[in-house]
Formats: sequence, C-alpha cells, structure tokens
Amino acid sequence: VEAAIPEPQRAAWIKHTPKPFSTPEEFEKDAIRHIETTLARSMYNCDELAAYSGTALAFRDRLIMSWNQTQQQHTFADQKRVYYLSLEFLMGRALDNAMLNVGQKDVAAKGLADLGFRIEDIINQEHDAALGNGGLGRLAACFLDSLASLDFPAWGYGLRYRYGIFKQEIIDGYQVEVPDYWLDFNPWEFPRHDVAVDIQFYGHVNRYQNDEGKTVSQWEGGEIVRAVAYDVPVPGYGTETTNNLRLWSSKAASGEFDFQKFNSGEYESSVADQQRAETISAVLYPNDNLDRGKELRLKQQYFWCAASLHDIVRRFKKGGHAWKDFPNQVAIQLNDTHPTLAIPELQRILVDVEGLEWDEAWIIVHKTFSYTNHTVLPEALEKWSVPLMQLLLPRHLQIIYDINLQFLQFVERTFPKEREVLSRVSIIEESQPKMVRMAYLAVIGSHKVNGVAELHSDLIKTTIFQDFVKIYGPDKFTNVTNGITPRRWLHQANPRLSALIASKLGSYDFLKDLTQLNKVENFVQDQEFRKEWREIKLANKARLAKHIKDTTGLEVDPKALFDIQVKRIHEYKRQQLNIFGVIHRWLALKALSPEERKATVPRVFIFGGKAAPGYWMAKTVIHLINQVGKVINADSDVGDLLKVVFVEDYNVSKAEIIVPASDISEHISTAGTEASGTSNMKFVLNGGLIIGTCDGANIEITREIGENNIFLFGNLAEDVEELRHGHLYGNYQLDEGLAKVFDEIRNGRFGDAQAFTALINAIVDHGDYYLVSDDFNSYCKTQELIDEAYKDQEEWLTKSITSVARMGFFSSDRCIEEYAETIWNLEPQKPKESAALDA
Ligand code: 6GP
Repeated sequence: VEAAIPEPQRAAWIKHTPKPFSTPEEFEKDAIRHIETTLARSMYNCDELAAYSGTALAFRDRLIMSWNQTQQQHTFADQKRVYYLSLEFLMGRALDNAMLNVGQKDVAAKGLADLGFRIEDIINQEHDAALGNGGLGRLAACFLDSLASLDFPAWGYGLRYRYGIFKQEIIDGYQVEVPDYWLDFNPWEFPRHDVAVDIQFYGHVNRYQNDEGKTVSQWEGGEIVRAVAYDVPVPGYGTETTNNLRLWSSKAASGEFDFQKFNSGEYESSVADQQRAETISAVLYPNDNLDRGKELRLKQQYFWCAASLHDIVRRFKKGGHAWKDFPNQVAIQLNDTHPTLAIPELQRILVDVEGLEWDEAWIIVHKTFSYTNHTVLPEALEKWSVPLMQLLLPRHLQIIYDINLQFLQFVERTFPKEREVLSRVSIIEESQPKMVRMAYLAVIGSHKVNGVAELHSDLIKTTIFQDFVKIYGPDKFTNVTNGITPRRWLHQANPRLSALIASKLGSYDFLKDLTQLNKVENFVQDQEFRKEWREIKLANKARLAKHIKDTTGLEVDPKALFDIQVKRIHEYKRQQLNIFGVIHRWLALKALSPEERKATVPRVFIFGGKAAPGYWMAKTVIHLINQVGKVINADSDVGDLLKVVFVEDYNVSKAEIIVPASDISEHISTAGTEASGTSNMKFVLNGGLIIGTCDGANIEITREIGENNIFLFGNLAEDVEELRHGHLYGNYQLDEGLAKVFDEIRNGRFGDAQAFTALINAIVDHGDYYLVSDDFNSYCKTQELIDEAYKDQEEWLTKSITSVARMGFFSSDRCIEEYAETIWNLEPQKPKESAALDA
C-alpha cells in the first residue's frame, strides 16, 4: 500500500496505461518497437527469430495487463483459490495459444504479412517449454488452460528447470539424448527477483520449553538455498482472466556469490556454492511412471513444496483471516505424490512457526489437501529412505512419524482384532533401510483422493489403497476422468476442422462448452460437409507426410492408412506389440501374390516417443522399430503398401501436427496398466479412430462414441492376474504367429539378432508380464478388421464424424468443473469485462 501512486496523480497514470492492440497496425507498432528497442535490431536485421521475438513480446504485454487486472481482482475479492502443485507442466509453445486465446491471431497474421512474414513460420520459431515427461505433465498444462478459461482463481506451482526433457536424436536407429537449452530466449516468463524464499536443508531439531512452558521443536542449522519466482502468464480463452504459473529457480542464498569468501580469496569455492545451489532446479528427471529415489530429486521436491507453501501462507496472511479459515481460502491439489512433502511442511509451519496445537493444525492440513493418483504401477510408487530423509529433512521425518503414530492408533481403535493391518498401512515400510511410503502419507493427509478414469479409480480402491477404503470408508476415494483442452487440441492443432464445425454450429461457442459438439451429428449426412471433412483429414495427413519427408527423407503417401502410436516408450504401453504386429503383416504381405497384394490397404505405421535414458528395454524397442523400418521401407515387394516411420523427438508441438493426421491411433496397454491416457481423447477429437484395449479412458470413450466406432481387442483387466499366474506356473504356450515373428528376428532379418534377445526373452522366458503373446492374435485380427473397414471410405467417414460429435465429455473444462465442485469447493471469479469469443 505504501507503494501506491497518490490519488491526485492517478489520473496521469490511467491516461498513460498501455492500451491493448486490436488492429494489425497497432500490433505492428508494438512488435516493431520491441524489435527495435528490446531486441536492438532493425529492419535490415530482422530474421524470423527476431520477428517471433517481437511478436511474442507484443503479446506478452497484452497478457501481463490482463494478468495484473486478474490478480488485483482476485486479491480484492478475497475468495478461495486453488493451487495446483505439479513437478511437471508440459506447456509446449505459448505464442499460438496466446494469440488464439486472446482472439488476435488474425490481427497478428495480417500484421506479420505486412512486414513480409508468414505467421506459420513465425510460430515455428518457438522452442517448446518441455517441463514434463508425458501424460501427467501435459494434463497439468491442460488444467491450467481450463482453470483460466473458466475464470477460476488458480495458481500453478512448479520448478523452472534449466533443462527440460532431453531432445531425442535417432542415430543409426538408436536414441541419443541431447540437452534441451530452452531458456536461451524465453519471452514468456517474468523473473520476480523480489519474490524470493530461503529454503533450509539438513541441520538438526532442537526441542525446548517456551515462555509458556510448552515443549516446542525448532529446526536449526544446515544449509540455505534461495528460491526465486519466475511467473508465466496463463491466458484463458475468450475471457480477460489470465492466471499465473509460478516456477521456482534455485540460487545460492548469499546472492551471486559469497562476498566474504570472495574477499578472503576463496573465489572458486564461492562460485562452487552458487553452482551447487543452482543444481537443484537444473534438470527435469526424465522418468515417466518410474521412481528412482535419488537424493537430488528429494531436494527438488522439498525446495519446490517449501517455496510454494511459504508463498501461499504469505498470501493467506495478507487477507487477515483466522487460521481455521485456511481451508476456506486455500485448496491445494497434489499432482501425484511428488508434492506430498507439502503435507508435513504445512503442519510444521502451523505448529512450529505459527504456534498452533497439533490437532487443530492437522484438521487444517487435512481439509486443505487433496491428492490425484496417476498410476498403479508398483515401480512408480514413490518411497524415500528414512536415513536420507533424516539427513535432509530431520524435522519433517519427526512430523511424519507423529502423523503415522496418530493414524495407527486410530486404525488400532477401529480394527482392534486385525493387527496385521497396522504394518500394511503404516507410512513407514519396515524394510532395510526403512522407507517412507509417500502415497500413504498423501492419502492420510488429504480429504479426497482421486483416480483419473473410472477403471483406474476402481482399481486403486481394490489394490494399492484397499485397506484405506476400509479405514476411511469409500467416500474419500473418487473418480475424475481426465480431459483435454479443446483450444489446443482442436482449435489450435486443427484450425480447419474447428472452422468447419464452427460454420455448421454457428459459432465457436463449442470451444467453451464441448458438449455442443453433439450437434455435429446432425450434419453427418450433409454431402458438402462430408467432403470438406475428408479433405481436411487428407490435408492434415499431407502436412504430416511433409514433416516426415523433411525430417527423415522418407516419402509416404497421404492416401495410405496412417496408423499412429505416439507416447512415452514403455513396456506396459506395448509398442513392442505394435512392431511385432508390423512384422507379422509384412510376412503376410510377402506371402501374397502380386495380384492379391493389389487388393490390400496401404498402411503407414508411425511411431514416436522418448525412452527414459536408463530404460534399456524401452531403448531396445526404439532400435527394433528403426531396424524394421529400414528393412521394410526398402523392400520392393511391398513398396507403398507398408511403411514404418519413427518420428524423432516427439513433443507437444510435434503432437499438434501428428494428432490431426491419424486414421487409426494405437492405445494398446495391457489391461489395467494405463491409468487413463489422454492422447486417445486427442486423436478421436480430431476424427481419427482408435484400436485399443479395454483400459483407462478407452472404456469411457467407447461408452460415449459407441462400440461400432472403436476397435477393441485383448484380454480384460479382471483376467490379467490369472493369466500372469498361468505363465509362471502353467504350461506356457507362445502364440504361433508371434513365434514366426520371433524366428525372423532371431534369423537376423533386422540386423544383429543379439540386440533383441532380451525383448524376446521377456516374453518367452520371463513370464510375459505384459501379456504380449496372449493378446497378439486378437490384435492382429482386429488390425485385419480395420483393413476391411477402411475399404468402405463412406462408412469410415461416418464413424469419424459421429465419434467427434460424441466427444464432448472429454474436455478438461468438464474435468476442472468436477474438481471445483466435488473436491475444491471453488467458485469462479468472472472478470469485470469479458472479451468476445473470436477465432
Ligand atoms: C500418467 C498415466 O500413465 C496416464 O495414463 C494418464 O493419462 C496421465 O498420467 C494423466 O493422468 N502417469 C504418469 O505420467 C506418471 O508418471 C506417476 O504417473
């Protein structure tokens, strides 16, 4: 308040407050000013990167104005906010999204054309913000878009990694990881050097009596690292609301370097301190659905949780409310268990720092937090070793022990006769060394726990959290099926389809209420509409074919059936099933006469995705795909009837090209392993059909679009356990077709057979945990059905249109409304002036 401009002088301020541009000329003025002054370039020195930078800065100015307005309004309204804590935000590019969300893309296109640039080229200059691995991180990004578009007072909190997920290069068929220098120029962030929090590590706990004779604990000594905030504006679509994503960056607490050390000649060690501090936010761990238990990762987690909570508590205290009101002002959503340390940290702040009694603090904590589980895979469930936590966070470990003690006493009172339950549900696993089970801590410290698709939410109740359902009752556990933002995944990625739909529905309102897509079904027999739909798909395939040609040199025919599997490479996602199927198809094709071959449907199999650098089996799958591609693509027997492509460095901006270009996409995880999947939703929303197992959200997609519009195959989740048991203890029978595929690989058809031994042995010798052989026949048969179905192009088109029309449920807006109502108890805060919806 002391920093406010005095009343009499405010008129001058208001007069000169920048006005957002709304014509091409005004846009050009802003962009050119930035190019000339912020970038110190001229018209003789303005390449596409400079034009991108100027454009981005002009849009950033617009966003920051609505950001200021939104934040002021939210502070003034003093109502509940939600904080989404996620170690990953896979945002992708920001410019196209910003232009569309503020409704000024046409203006910018015209302005850029006046200056001699094509807007697509300018958009392509931007580096993806790749601060995530896969589904979990992209979901967080879709949620931010929905939260802003629906005017919810919401902040994201994450880490500002200096290096995002590595860039993938394919060299001689192998994945090679290259660092991602995305921060070289990033116009979308605002450093807030005034928002810094000192974070403590190591040290010891002191217990003493305070003046009132109460025993209190104090965490003392150790090391301090500074967290500095970087803010990224998140614009809503068709609204003035611009929310904030706050990313923390680590710095040495002594500032640039320790001047005392410097002055005493210890220059090197003062620089080393600086570097050690910066290491905390240096890299994103490149594991998807896998926990590695590395010390630096625990440091990242605490650093980010502590900085975020400090910020949240500071904002709460400014409102002057009583502590018991904290859960009425603050909801904190834990995106998987990565931010679980926020639970003991809030308890520590309330008890040790603010002096609340343990029990009243715990009520506040428990009402504030809720937790989303994203996986049942055992290798992904986080556990931290007790000795490591004792060293790094001694006070938190005590608090966790106290939480556990209270919880176990409660369980004992409730189930006095079932003593074995106690060791099963204890937060501390009695192993060597002892481990802290983070998922249990998250369940105990939250008022709601949700899974991300119906099957998954049922599974967590009967497997990993079974005992907790008994203890707390079923109401604590709920489902919120994932969703995707139609702004990025339809409007931005597939502008022609979005425009076609808008032309029939009369407006772009469906982008804010995706259920309106159901009206598309009225046009399914409209010949003109069908023709355009088909042309758009073909054009999208041609765009992808061009990308493939430019990046790999391979020519593929856009008229062929495009069959796409893009996602992280993982044994449970079964890219190996797909590539074995390709080999099977190739063998079948070669066995046909040239005449018979002519009657078959040409297919292009397109793969993409990163393997975790230490995940050897996943890397072997990438190698096999590339080796198979090399052989098949050069085989004149099959020619254009079969092609295999691996698209390098799959990321969000590549997905925007790939997703609209599918005829079929593959979502073929072993039943019960894929929590939800979200790319399945993206592909169907863009008029592609899917082949999939009865897993994750595939099941709900089927329910919405109808069984006739999806190609399901394979064993059901309920049968998986028995099948696995049979593999180990019964008489294991390898599928015949698959056996022939393995023979080819073993015979060296695809290069050094040794390279693929482990992949085959996992199936034939080690129990085929992912049921590749069990599902192989059903998979191949279903692929044949797809060939047949594709021959009837009219029927295929009907399926495509009908499916899109029925996808309204899968908007992340629906998903966020569910969280707001059933978990956060959160109301939107409409901006005072709202922008009109606009392309
Ligand atoms: C993923 C799940 O594997 C995917 O099925 C789901 O759609 C996505 O989360 C969003 O809910 N999980 C992860 O990426 C992960 O690392 C720990 O979970």
